[in-house]
Amino acid sequence: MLKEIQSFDRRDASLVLAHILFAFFALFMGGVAGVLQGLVRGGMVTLPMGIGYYQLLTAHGVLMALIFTTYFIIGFIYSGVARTLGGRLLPIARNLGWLGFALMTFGTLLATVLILLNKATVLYTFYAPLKADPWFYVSLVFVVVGSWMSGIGVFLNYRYWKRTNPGQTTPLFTFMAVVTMLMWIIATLGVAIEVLFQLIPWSFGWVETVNVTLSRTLFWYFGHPLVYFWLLPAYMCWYVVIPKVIGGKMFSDALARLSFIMFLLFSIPVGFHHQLMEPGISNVWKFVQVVLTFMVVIPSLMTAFSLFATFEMHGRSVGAKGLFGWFKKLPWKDVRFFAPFMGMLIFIPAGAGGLINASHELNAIVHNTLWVTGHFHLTVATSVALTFFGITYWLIPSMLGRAMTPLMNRLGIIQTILWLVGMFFMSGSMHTLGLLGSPRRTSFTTYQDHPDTILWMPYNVAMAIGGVILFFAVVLMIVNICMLMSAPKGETEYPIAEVSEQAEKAPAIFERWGVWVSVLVVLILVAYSIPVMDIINDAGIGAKGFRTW
Ligand code: HAS
Ligand code: CU
Repeated sequence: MLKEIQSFDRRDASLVLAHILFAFFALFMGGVAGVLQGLVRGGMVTLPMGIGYYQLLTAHGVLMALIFTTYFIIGFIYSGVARTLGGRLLPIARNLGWLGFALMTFGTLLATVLILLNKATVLYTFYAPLKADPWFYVSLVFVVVGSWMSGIGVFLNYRYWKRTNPGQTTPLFTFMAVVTMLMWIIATLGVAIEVLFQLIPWSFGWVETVNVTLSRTLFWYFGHPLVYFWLLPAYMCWYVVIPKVIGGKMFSDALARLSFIMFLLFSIPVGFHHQLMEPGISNVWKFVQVVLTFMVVIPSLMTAFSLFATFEMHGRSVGAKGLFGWFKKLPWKDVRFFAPFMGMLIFIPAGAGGLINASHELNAIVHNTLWVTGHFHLTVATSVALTFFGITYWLIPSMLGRAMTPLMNRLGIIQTILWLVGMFFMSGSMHTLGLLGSPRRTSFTTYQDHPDTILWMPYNVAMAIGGVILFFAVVLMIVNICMLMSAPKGETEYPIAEVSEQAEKAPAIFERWGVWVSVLVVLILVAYSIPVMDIINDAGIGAKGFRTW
């Protein structure tokens, strides 16, 4: 049935495109900040007009990590929900999508202006006691509440479909979209509490001090699932879209659903793995959350297994022989495959780096060094970003009723390669610099001319070169998008794979949301109640707040 529905309702297409184009606008602005930072650290430029390094770093982190991702994800999710739930969005869902877009855009513009005015140079994690202009925190509320509107839109559309299609299993894409938005809403409650009850009253001067440990704990309660909010839409592409693009079928729908349920359960009660080196939290609770962190690795390993199985199954069906014969049967020249596949490949070392970070003793070596910056430039800025780019090549034309040309495909492949080369230099240098002890979130230091810091300089230069290559890759991506927007009229498939005939049907329990949310609440209470009570009881007088810029 799905095959016949190719063209999108124009109102749905506009909503999707608004999100996608705004996302890439943020990517471009963030890219400008990024290349300048790289050049400053490489000792190649000094910033003009009183612009500060940390100001750029804030703009880069906020626009790339928070804004690019959130807009892209919501646009992608809305497109897939429309595609898999009967071809168009429910009007209420569409309206909530626009309301969300408006709120988020207001928040984003306000935040950007404040960052550019140098009133909110607090980096993308906005750690207290760094104290931004109060309106910066208010702008974040708009972004978060806006994203909730879109989440509610997805839920309502889903509920309507369930009611009108009783007894049917929800299409996998929408199931995954519901999990992603559910996780997002539960996770953002933490940052909402931090911003509303701690940072806003403190920055307006209604209270004098802030409990720093509590604010960081609430932040990371949100901050870790935030990274899965970026990852899960990439996984949606890997599970649902890629099998179709390679001309095969999905290995198992039930396994995909199980992995998403595991992400829902284990993504949230793990925030302490970002606070392993912090005082004020006992080792017992750090240990509990590290165990849960290793639990959330399992659905990623299941995903890797499932992808290999899909590739191999397809390869064999078209005559591949031997253990790795399938490798040659993949459509290497198709950017819709090539870009996300490179994302998968990079996710192997990226994920391994995550396991290193999560191990308490090893974290002592890498924490607060550039290693961590290297880690997230592989995970979110390569695996996730390349997957999102790969989606864009078919999403934009399919929304517009246009068709990608071979030239655009070739430019897409070149863009992917540029990105990989840039990231190899940049993230490779970051990892190495981190092991050599170079700190993150720091424009320049030699630790009082310690001789070892001389070893850093060549890597700083390599990092800057990588940054410049990546900037060209961002520009090429923008060029590609302009070309896609004006591609010749035609049909572009929205690729959604079918499930292999041998696969088991998904059990109905996967959609018993009450069960999963209850288990999740129990896990959160176990992981957080006692340590948070300790943090509140041991609070002392709190911190007054600093403006270090
Ligand atoms: Fe992380 C810090 C631990 C995954 C992002 N992480 C960060 C920060 C960011 C981030 C942004 O425990 C910095 C935050 C800040 O500013 O302070 N991370 C992990 C662990 C995982 C992990 C255990 N991180 C991610 C993902 C991110 C992300 C995903 C974004 C999208 N991370 C940490 C820790 C810290 C941290 C500590 C704090 C460090 C500190 O000290 O501050 C795991 O989820 C990773 C599991 C993944 C795998 C890989 C599976 C492989 C797959 C690909 C298959 C490939 C195929 C193709 C099939 C086990 C699925 C192959 C084809 C062939 C031909 C070979
Ligand atoms: Cu984490």
